[in-house]
Amino acid sequence: MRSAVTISLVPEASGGPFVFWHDLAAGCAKAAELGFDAVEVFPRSAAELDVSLLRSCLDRHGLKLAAMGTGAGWVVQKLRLTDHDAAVRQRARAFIREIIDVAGTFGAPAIIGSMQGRIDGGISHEQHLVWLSEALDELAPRAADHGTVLLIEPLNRYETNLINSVPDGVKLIGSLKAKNVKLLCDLFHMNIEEPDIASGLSEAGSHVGHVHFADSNRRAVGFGHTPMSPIIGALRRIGYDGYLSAEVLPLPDSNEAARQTIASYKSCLSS
Ligand code: LER
Ligand code: MN
Repeated sequence: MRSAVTISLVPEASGGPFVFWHDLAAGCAKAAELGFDAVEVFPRSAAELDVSLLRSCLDRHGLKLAAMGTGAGWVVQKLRLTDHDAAVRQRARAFIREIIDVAGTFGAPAIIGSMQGRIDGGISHEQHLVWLSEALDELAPRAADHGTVLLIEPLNRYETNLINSVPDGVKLIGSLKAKNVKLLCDLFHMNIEEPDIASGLSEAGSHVGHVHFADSNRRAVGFGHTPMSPIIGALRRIGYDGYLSAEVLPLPDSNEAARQTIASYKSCLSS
């Protein structure tokens, strides 16, 4: 398992659970200085990301791109894959497709979290799942063209009512034609929704494609009360060899959250 840390380039997401903010070069430099393997980037959109700057930062510091988020499509543009308006659903797909293409050039997957949308307006759960499945089946082959996967992230009940839990995610993946959709298991969301985080990861098995490494309170691992050793044990048993990526609040500040994360990562993996 490798380490990663988040960098948000979305001013409108301010207050959100990202370690480094606004400055790609500074975030990459600090990530490398602390010994992270990779960064996970949240761009405002594919068009607004300075791809050559990202390339040069990764190259200069020997970092990888772990994944790229698409949440700005919701936060900034109010796009959702399950919006009732077909034109909005199409724009949501286009927004994600562009991020798949940018991330794909770095061999990294795109994340679908808040872009899944939520059930509302008196339209059925089933219809929302149909819209989401159709979108994933259209977008996943694009990720496959880049030799990568598409990540779907179950979110806790305060953020969506569509895909909340690992079993919801596994069921959705099982209903798809696409074979390269994997789960992003965010330990913060799992702490709210799963009866037991380690058992949830075991049940997800080979569907686990990425992990957001966060403590119970969404602070850096070690600043909350989630017992990590059963979680690392479960990830080892399922053969997970992807990233533990810190998507946590920058508390008490960005540098300290990153420093605590890498210290916890090392101690979790050393035992
Ligand atoms: C939001 O809570 C989250 O966990 C993000 O990774 C989703 O875009
Ligand atoms: Mn997350």
